[in-house]
Amino acid sequence: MKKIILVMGSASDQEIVKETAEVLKQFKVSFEAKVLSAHRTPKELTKYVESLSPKSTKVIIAYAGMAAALSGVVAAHTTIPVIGVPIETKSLKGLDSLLSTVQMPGGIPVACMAIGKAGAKNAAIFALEILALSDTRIAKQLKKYKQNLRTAVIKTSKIKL
Ligand code: RP5
Repeated sequence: MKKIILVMGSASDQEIVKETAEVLKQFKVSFEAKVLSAHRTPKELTKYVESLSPKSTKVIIAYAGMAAALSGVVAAHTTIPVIGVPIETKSLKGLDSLLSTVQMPGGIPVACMAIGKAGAKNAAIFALEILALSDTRIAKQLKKYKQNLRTAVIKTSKIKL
Protein backbone atom coordinates (compact mmCIF):
# COMPACT_ATOMS: atom_id res chain seq x y z
CA MET A 1 0.00 0.00 0.00
CA LYS A 2 1.25 3.51 -0.88
CA LYS A 3 2.22 6.06 1.79
CA ILE A 4 -0.04 8.70 0.25
CA ILE A 5 -3.61 8.03 -0.91
CA LEU A 6 -5.67 10.48 -2.99
CA VAL A 7 -9.45 9.96 -2.86
CA MET A 8 -11.75 12.13 -4.99
CA GLY A 9 -15.53 12.25 -4.80
CA SER A 10 -16.01 12.21 -8.56
CA ALA A 11 -13.95 11.74 -11.73
CA SER A 12 -14.95 15.36 -12.44
CA ASP A 13 -12.53 16.41 -9.64
CA GLN A 14 -9.48 15.00 -11.40
CA GLU A 15 -8.21 18.25 -12.95
CA ILE A 16 -7.72 19.63 -9.44
CA VAL A 17 -6.28 16.36 -8.10
CA LYS A 18 -3.63 16.52 -10.86
CA GLU A 19 -2.16 19.58 -9.09
CA THR A 20 -1.32 17.35 -6.13
CA ALA A 21 -0.10 14.53 -8.35
CA GLU A 22 2.34 16.83 -10.19
CA VAL A 23 4.00 17.94 -6.96
CA LEU A 24 4.27 14.37 -5.65
CA LYS A 25 5.82 13.25 -8.95
CA GLN A 26 8.28 16.16 -8.75
CA PHE A 27 9.34 14.86 -5.32
CA LYS A 28 9.42 11.27 -6.65
CA VAL A 29 6.90 10.07 -4.06
CA SER A 30 4.44 7.47 -5.33
CA PHE A 31 0.74 7.53 -4.49
CA GLU A 32 -2.52 5.73 -5.20
CA ALA A 33 -5.56 7.61 -6.56
CA LYS A 34 -9.21 6.47 -6.26
CA VAL A 35 -12.66 7.80 -7.10
CA LEU A 36 -15.04 7.02 -4.21
CA SER A 37 -17.98 9.09 -3.04
CA ALA A 38 -19.30 9.57 0.50
CA HIS A 39 -22.82 9.87 -0.90
CA ARG A 40 -22.84 7.69 -4.03
CA THR A 41 -20.60 4.80 -2.90
CA PRO A 42 -20.67 4.96 0.91
CA LYS A 43 -20.16 1.20 1.43
CA GLU A 44 -17.24 0.97 -0.99
CA LEU A 45 -15.64 4.06 0.55
CA THR A 46 -15.87 2.65 4.07
CA LYS A 47 -14.48 -0.71 2.98
CA TYR A 48 -11.56 0.94 1.20
CA VAL A 49 -10.65 3.29 4.08
CA GLU A 50 -10.88 0.46 6.60
CA SER A 51 -8.48 -1.56 4.43
CA LEU A 52 -5.76 1.10 4.82
CA SER A 53 -3.22 0.49 7.58
CA PRO A 54 -1.35 3.30 9.38
CA LYS A 55 1.69 1.00 9.22
CA SER A 56 1.98 1.67 5.49
CA THR A 57 -0.32 4.63 4.66
CA LYS A 58 0.76 7.87 6.34
CA VAL A 59 -1.60 10.46 4.81
CA ILE A 60 -4.94 10.44 2.98
CA ILE A 61 -5.89 13.44 0.85
CA ALA A 62 -9.62 13.75 0.08
CA TYR A 63 -11.12 16.04 -2.60
CA ALA A 64 -14.80 16.86 -2.84
CA GLY A 65 -17.20 19.56 -3.92
CA MET A 66 -20.70 20.75 -2.95
CA ALA A 67 -21.93 19.05 0.29
CA ALA A 68 -18.38 17.75 0.62
CA ALA A 69 -18.69 14.97 3.21
CA LEU A 70 -15.84 12.89 1.79
CA SER A 71 -12.89 14.02 3.93
CA GLY A 72 -14.96 13.89 7.11
CA VAL A 73 -16.30 10.42 6.38
CA VAL A 74 -12.79 9.21 5.57
CA ALA A 75 -11.52 10.70 8.86
CA ALA A 76 -14.38 9.00 10.72
CA HIS A 77 -13.11 5.57 9.63
CA THR A 78 -9.37 5.89 10.26
CA THR A 79 -6.65 7.30 12.52
CA ILE A 80 -4.45 8.11 9.50
CA PRO A 81 -4.17 11.93 9.13
CA VAL A 82 -6.68 13.28 6.58
CA ILE A 83 -6.15 16.40 4.47
CA GLY A 84 -9.26 17.84 2.81
CA VAL A 85 -9.31 19.83 -0.42
CA PRO A 86 -12.57 21.69 -1.16
CA ILE A 87 -13.41 21.67 -4.88
CA GLU A 88 -14.63 24.91 -6.47
CA THR A 89 -18.29 24.74 -7.51
CA LYS A 90 -20.35 26.65 -10.09
CA SER A 91 -23.17 27.78 -7.82
CA LEU A 92 -21.29 28.83 -4.66
CA LYS A 93 -17.67 29.05 -5.91
CA GLY A 94 -16.55 26.35 -3.47
CA LEU A 95 -17.75 28.08 -0.30
CA ASP A 96 -20.13 25.13 0.12
CA SER A 97 -17.23 22.66 -0.21
CA LEU A 98 -14.99 24.71 2.08
CA LEU A 99 -17.49 24.88 4.92
CA SER A 100 -18.40 21.20 4.58
CA THR A 101 -14.72 20.24 4.76
CA VAL A 102 -13.51 22.59 7.49
CA GLN A 103 -16.41 22.50 9.97
CA MET A 104 -15.70 19.10 11.49
CA PRO A 105 -17.06 18.23 14.93
CA GLY A 106 -14.59 17.85 17.80
CA GLY A 107 -12.64 14.59 17.78
CA ILE A 108 -12.62 14.01 14.01
CA PRO A 109 -10.07 16.43 12.51
CA VAL A 110 -9.58 17.18 8.83
CA ALA A 111 -6.69 19.45 7.82
CA CYS A 112 -8.59 21.65 5.38
CA MET A 113 -6.65 23.36 2.57
CA ALA A 114 -7.67 26.30 0.36
CA ILE A 115 -10.36 25.91 -2.32
CA GLY A 116 -9.21 24.48 -5.65
CA LYS A 117 -5.77 24.38 -7.26
CA ALA A 118 -3.82 26.15 -4.49
CA GLY A 119 -5.38 23.78 -1.96
CA ALA A 120 -4.49 20.74 -4.04
CA LYS A 121 -0.89 21.91 -4.37
CA ASN A 122 -0.65 22.66 -0.64
CA ALA A 123 -2.15 19.27 0.18
CA ALA A 124 0.84 17.68 -1.56
CA ILE A 125 3.32 19.88 0.32
CA PHE A 126 1.57 19.26 3.64
CA ALA A 127 1.55 15.50 3.05
CA LEU A 128 5.26 15.64 2.17
CA GLU A 129 5.93 17.61 5.36
CA ILE A 130 4.31 14.78 7.34
CA LEU A 131 6.46 12.18 5.54
CA ALA A 132 9.55 14.37 6.01
CA LEU A 133 9.28 13.93 9.79
CA SER A 134 10.78 10.47 9.28
CA ASP A 135 12.38 10.81 5.82
CA THR A 136 15.51 12.93 5.42
CA ARG A 137 15.44 12.79 1.59
CA ILE A 138 12.02 14.43 1.49
CA ALA A 139 13.02 16.88 4.25
CA LYS A 140 15.99 18.05 2.14
CA GLN A 141 13.83 18.36 -0.98
CA LEU A 142 11.27 20.45 0.91
CA LYS A 143 13.95 22.81 2.18
CA LYS A 144 15.16 23.31 -1.39
CA TYR A 145 11.57 23.79 -2.63
CA LYS A 146 10.98 26.62 -0.14
CA GLN A 147 14.35 28.19 -0.95
CA ASN A 148 13.34 28.20 -4.63
CA LEU A 149 10.05 29.94 -3.79
CA ARG A 150 12.02 32.59 -1.89
CA THR A 151 14.48 33.10 -4.75
CA ALA A 152 11.64 33.45 -7.27
CA VAL A 153 9.99 36.23 -5.23
CA ILE A 154 13.29 38.05 -4.59
CA LYS A 155 13.94 38.07 -8.37
CA THR A 156 10.70 39.97 -8.91
CA SER A 157 10.91 42.19 -5.82
CA LYS A 158 12.19 45.28 -7.66
CA ILE A 159 9.04 46.24 -9.48
CA LYS A 160 8.35 49.36 -11.60
CA LEU A 161 4.72 50.37 -11.91
C1 RP5 B 1 -18.89 15.75 -5.17
O1 RP5 B 1 -19.85 16.33 -5.98
C2 RP5 B 1 -17.69 15.55 -6.04
O2 RP5 B 1 -16.53 15.62 -5.26
C3 RP5 B 1 -17.77 16.64 -7.06
O3 RP5 B 1 -16.91 17.73 -6.74
C4 RP5 B 1 -19.22 17.11 -6.98
C5 RP5 B 1 -19.95 16.96 -8.28
O4 RP5 B 1 -19.81 15.64 -8.76
P1 RP5 B 1 -20.30 15.23 -10.22
O5 RP5 B 1 -21.77 15.51 -10.27
O6 RP5 B 1 -19.51 16.09 -11.19
O7 RP5 B 1 -19.95 13.77 -10.35
O8 RP5 B 1 -19.33 14.54 -4.63
